Amino acid sequence: MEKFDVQIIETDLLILGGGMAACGAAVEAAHWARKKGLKVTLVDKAAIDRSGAVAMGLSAINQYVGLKDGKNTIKDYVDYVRNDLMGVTREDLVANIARHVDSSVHLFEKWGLPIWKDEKGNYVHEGRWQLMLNGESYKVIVAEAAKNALSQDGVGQIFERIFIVGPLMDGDRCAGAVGFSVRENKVFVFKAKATLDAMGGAVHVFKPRSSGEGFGRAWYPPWNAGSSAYFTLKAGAEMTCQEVRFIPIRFKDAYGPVGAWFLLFKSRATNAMNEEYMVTRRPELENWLPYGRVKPIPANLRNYLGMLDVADGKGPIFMRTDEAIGKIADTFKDDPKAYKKKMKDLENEAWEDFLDMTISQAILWAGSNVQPEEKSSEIAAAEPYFIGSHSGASGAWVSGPSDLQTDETRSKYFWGYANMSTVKGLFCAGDASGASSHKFSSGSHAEGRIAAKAAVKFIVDNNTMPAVEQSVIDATVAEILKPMETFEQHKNATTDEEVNPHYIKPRMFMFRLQKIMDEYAGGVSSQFKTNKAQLEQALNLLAFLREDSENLGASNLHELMRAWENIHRMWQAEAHVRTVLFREETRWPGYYFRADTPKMDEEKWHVFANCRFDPATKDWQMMARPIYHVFPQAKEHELLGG
Ligand code: SFD
Ligand code: AMP
Repeated sequence: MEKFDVQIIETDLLILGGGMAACGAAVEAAHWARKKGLKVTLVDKAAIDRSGAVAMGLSAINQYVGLKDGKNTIKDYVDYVRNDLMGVTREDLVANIARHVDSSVHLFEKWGLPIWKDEKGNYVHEGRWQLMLNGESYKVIVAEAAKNALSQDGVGQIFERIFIVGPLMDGDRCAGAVGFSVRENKVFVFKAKATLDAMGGAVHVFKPRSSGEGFGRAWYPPWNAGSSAYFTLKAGAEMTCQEVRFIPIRFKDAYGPVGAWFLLFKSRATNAMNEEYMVTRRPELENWLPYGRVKPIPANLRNYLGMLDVADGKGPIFMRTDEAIGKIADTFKDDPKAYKKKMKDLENEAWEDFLDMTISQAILWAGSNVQPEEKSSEIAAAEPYFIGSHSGASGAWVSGPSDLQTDETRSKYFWGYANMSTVKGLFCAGDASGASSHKFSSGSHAEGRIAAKAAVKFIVDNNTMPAVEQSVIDATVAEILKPMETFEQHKNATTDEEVNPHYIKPRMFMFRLQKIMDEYAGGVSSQFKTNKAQLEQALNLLAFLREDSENLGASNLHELMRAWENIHRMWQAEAHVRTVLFREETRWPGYYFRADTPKMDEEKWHVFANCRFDPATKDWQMMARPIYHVFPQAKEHELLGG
């Protein structure tokens, strides 16, 4: 095998990832680190200008509370999030993000992000919490600010195209991370006093709907492969809401988001019989009380009503873009000139919505002669994703802020530093932290800032470099490179390097993982349904897959990255299956349905389902954690209502 250099980098704060949370963290960390004479290092597997979920841009900022306008309060946002997640949310975490998110949005605007304004100069809202923007360059703008902050006074450095594999530990304290370059034969050992995990969510754990040439197409980015969850699990951190996957309803095949259509254009969705499932299926909501009566109706219940139609053979479901545009334009019908202009504006807005964040959807429209003002488009439930920042909730169990705790929560939700996981010195933000849904791009940035500030405080309080023995580093480097070693050793055993009795290539490994998850853990082809026997079979098959992961083979650096991405996905999968099995109820129909426990059980399961992998014993522990309100003054009926 070719030789690899091992480079050791020492820093104070290590930021893993270069996405929304990491860029927020970089800006905030630079500020505090400069004051304290500390060094910050950011490491991304890609180039931060276009890395992560916002790579293509976005056409909306989905979390803006608007505290300055006085119309919304932090409690309003917390109520919205809790209701949308069927009662399961950490109010202290959501409130902490909600009170800081507006300042991130104002910074974006200051840095040059064009947010839509009305004639009075106010932001144009898509819905109550969402703002419209011309956001093709959103990520470039946010990354530029992060780069500027880290480059000033030499406070920080950025490593791009370094794939982080896993944590380095000093006993129960995180001591940094290990990764490798995806361009040259170099392994990097980053030693740090505090580490912030912000490596996004997980895509392609489940078999996607896309196949063949379209395979890489997914709603969330395929390059977010579960590294955040793997990192915290391997460090021994407690995880939460691993069962709360997110299934978005999206424009079929190119995955264009629906928010602007439902909220801004006020479009209806109807089935093949021209029925509106949100109307005809409304009585079903009574089976999911109290959440079936909140407004807006929780995302998973909205999904579920549409899924019931599809299961009854009433698909396809259509987004009635033609009708919605027609209705808005009709308000101008008495003035032909104004009508023509309005139609043109609406047409522009419809296309730009996708050109800003899901270019493939615009290409699909163009390629299939769709003019949205003339023709409806199909929408469908996508495959499941793990994304703690959107309408899912999976991630690490982290400490809340000190000042938002009640007597009841202080000992349960707080352990010294905001956003620190249960492992000392390991912080999480964005998709990496759980039970704090609906942070989206802006809230992830704000949470990155919160976590970075707390991490700097941790460093000041614990200003020693953790110790890692050379033998541990040597073993970790060997483990990382093993797939290349395996390939080199056995590549001549067959004439086709893709098929070999001694190794499994990452792509085939991924197909096997996806088949297990799809068929046994409630993927698209099992109509998002599962049960105890199926989940247990999934665990059996995952155990074999784990054994075979020892024999992954990689012919080059790119495949080495693919090998590790799929190991990361496999760990995310196992945490998910174990937690779905643990929670003996169905709470989020529309995300998954446990056919053997088909009802919600508020009495027993109004709790967080948490898990932890013990690195010493290699055992998984499952535990329920209580849900408390941090706004106890609100009575239960006031908490619903939205
Ligand atoms: O319409 C490693 N999101 C939306 N948010 C909004 O505010 N408005 C929208 O309009 C949104 N919509 C949307 C969204 C996402 C996507 C893909 C589409 C549409 C098509 C959600 C947000 O984008 C999301 O909430 C945040 O970006 C989450 O932030 P963060 O920081 O948790 O994740 P990231 O930005 O993806 O960054 C991850 C980073 O980690 C790197 N990385 N680095 C080193 N080693 C490894 N092993 C790594 N693995 C990953 C990545 O390169 C990246 O830098 S809509 O649908 O609702
Ligand atoms: P999406 O494009 O589906 O990611 O949605 C963008 C934002 O709009 C998110 O905050 C969603 O929760 C919200 N949203 C989407 N559709 C609806 C709907 N029908 N009712 C209420 N909120 C919605």
